[in-house]
Amino acid sequence: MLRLSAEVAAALDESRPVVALESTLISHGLPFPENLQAARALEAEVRAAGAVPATVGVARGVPTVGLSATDLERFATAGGAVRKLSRRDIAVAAAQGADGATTVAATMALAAAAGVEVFATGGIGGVHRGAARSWDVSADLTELARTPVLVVCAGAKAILDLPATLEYLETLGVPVVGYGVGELPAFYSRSSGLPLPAEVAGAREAARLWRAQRTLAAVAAPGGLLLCVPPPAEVALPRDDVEAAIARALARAEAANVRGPAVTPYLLAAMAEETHGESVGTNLALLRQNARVAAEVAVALAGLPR
Ligand code: PSU
Ligand code: MN
Repeated sequence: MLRLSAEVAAALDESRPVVALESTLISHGLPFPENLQAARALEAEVRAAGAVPATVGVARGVPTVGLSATDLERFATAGGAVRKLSRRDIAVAAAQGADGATTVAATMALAAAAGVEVFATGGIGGVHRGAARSWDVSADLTELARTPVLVVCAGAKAILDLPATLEYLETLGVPVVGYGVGELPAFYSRSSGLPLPAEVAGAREAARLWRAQRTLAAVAAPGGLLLCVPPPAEVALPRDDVEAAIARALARAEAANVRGPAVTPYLLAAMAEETHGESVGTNLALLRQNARVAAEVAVALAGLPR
């Protein structure tokens, strides 16, 4: 059902720290060659912090936790030939022997099935602006409600409706925790002005919180936890500039009549153009930081008494 790389299988066997990474950002979230650079850099960050990276995807029909270097290269260069897979698409891709990059939702599902508890990404999907008309709400949110994985991110992508996304997470009962901050980061920017219900000071505290959530799963949140890390100050973009670029990107998506799973990749590509590549640099930097924080949390978890 699931293929684990030898390295990931050995680490899990010996209860050593493992961090899951997603592949949609490689195939559909970043332009080439930055996407391949990112795929390799994220694995390197996880290793440098003492954990084993497990990039997740469906490789020629096989759900895989720990894609190989050649898989990563194919996922980064194949363009549209690699599908974007949410949880509902995994079995279809498997039956058809297709390559598929996994979103946050699908990555969480496969990571949990393999026994990986910590996952790093950039920004999760959420409630899209205009969702009252389009009903476009990412399956990432429902996955967080049901699948027990700690997801390290820079909040939800700024192109989304952030207040509505936070409301939806509250409805679903998903704990949202700031990493050294009391408010939701806005992905490209450090601040959204939206207060969070909880805050931790560092990786050890985050690990203890996650362990408590798992211990209390039957009476508290049974699924995931969202750990929100603001982007590094040196690369964070001013909120006003970002909002202006988002308005232009959204207008382009509207004019091009983009719908469904194509919306997020379209908007991210439009943002890269509207910010003259600045958004890509920020995205890469926050991804690397999140991979490092996730590895630190995984290391801290492995050190906690059972
Ligand atoms: N964050 C990024 N780049 C991305 C994504 C998130 O920095 O490409 C991807 C994630 O895989 C996320 C997906 O799960 O976008 C959300 O897509 P949708 O809105 O269609 O659910
Ligand atoms: Mn959607």
